[in-house]
Amino acid sequence: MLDRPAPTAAAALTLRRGAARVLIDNWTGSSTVPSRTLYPHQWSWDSAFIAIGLRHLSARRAQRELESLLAGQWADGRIPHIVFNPALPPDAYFPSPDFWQSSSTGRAAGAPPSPETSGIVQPPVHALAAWLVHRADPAESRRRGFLTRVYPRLVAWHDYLLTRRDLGGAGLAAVVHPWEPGMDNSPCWDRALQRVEPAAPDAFHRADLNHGNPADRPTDLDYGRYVRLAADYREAHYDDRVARHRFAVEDPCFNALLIVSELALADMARDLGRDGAPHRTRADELTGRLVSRLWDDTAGLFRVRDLATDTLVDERSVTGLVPLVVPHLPDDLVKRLREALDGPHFKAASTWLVPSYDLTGHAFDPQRYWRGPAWFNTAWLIQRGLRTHGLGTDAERLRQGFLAEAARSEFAEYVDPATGAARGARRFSWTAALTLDLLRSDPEESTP
Ligand code: 9WN
Repeated sequence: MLDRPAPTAAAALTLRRGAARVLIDNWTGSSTVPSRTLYPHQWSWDSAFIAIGLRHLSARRAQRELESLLAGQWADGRIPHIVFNPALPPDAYFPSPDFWQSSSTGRAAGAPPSPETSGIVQPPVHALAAWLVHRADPAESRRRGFLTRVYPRLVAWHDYLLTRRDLGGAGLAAVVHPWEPGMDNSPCWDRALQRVEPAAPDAFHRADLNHGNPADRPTDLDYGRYVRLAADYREAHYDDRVARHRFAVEDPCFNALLIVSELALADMARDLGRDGAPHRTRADELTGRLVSRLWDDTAGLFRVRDLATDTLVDERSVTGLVPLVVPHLPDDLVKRLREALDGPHFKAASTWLVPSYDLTGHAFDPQRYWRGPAWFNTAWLIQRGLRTHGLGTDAERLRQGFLAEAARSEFAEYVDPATGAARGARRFSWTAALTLDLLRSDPEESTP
């Protein structure tokens, strides 16, 4: 199929207006919900992607987005994956605040008395977002002392991940729940999840099925396991020193974002008149560990490491391609990742987006969430990575595919990678925000 033509100026303007409308409608006054229906609270990595787009509408609002998330940060440094809106009824989303019990059960681990939050985390894309937000309007950022306030909090966040969450003892961050890497029902977790006894079906009530098509969402069996794992962590008072995690994996996307964010901390430190070198050193060390622990040379992509067995999981997922976003990746790995994008496992030539899971894989499902559909945040990260490594033509093709499918799907949460059919929520905030960002980025310009 031929490359997509770039949108005309009129089409780009309509798209920009539509994306801005989504973000305006999903703004609550201090942050943005991912979706008014399915996800009515504030989510961690969503807010980072949202801020990256929001900065083109209002740098000030983008700063508030990140700062309202950081208001939910725990004293141990963790940034929770959900910050709850107290104005909503408990049944607006499951698991609700009374399930997580952050302000009571989480107090000893450092949860704030308010707001109520979840007890788990999501990928650390926040420092990258904060740096891009600062760069959108440095004068306004300095006037408000934005970096001065957020920098120490983001340092504490990374320290938490690299101390309490270094469960493999090799210097990478581990995730302890399938919601933490943000790709909830990826087939990469199936093997580890088999060790988890699901919670009884009558012990909880899913709220997502009130708004979502069951065929687009995780199964009840998966949900039972998610609930069990979260309840076990809560029972350990969210203390990583005592919790015995039945699910613990090292995820390539999660750690790649940590590296990119560590480099953003170096930029922030320099801007604040401090020494950025320790952050750059840490990013280099993390890059070395990412390659030595998670690169699979035979498959030509990164794999998830299951810490229970200390082995790589034999599944190909978009998580294994996202490390392209790491600037100092060895050239031969960049070459292999580009080949993987262009090969039978990931090339969805009709949409040019990247499926979340191997098109030829035994568990591939074009409709169900992270088991095949193409997502817009991973496309944004991969196009950024391609551009970082000088692969401008490939990046541009992905950018055009992104813009075409975002427009066609009404800013869907995810799409069928072959047909582009919209799946999950519509008017989804990060799809709209990253659309704004890609409409702004000049393909000829190097990555900021
Ligand atoms: C659980 C909010 C979040 C995203 C995740 C996505 C989905 C939640 C859910 O929605 O997860 O955190 O209820 O399915 O998988 O990446 O952050 O948009």
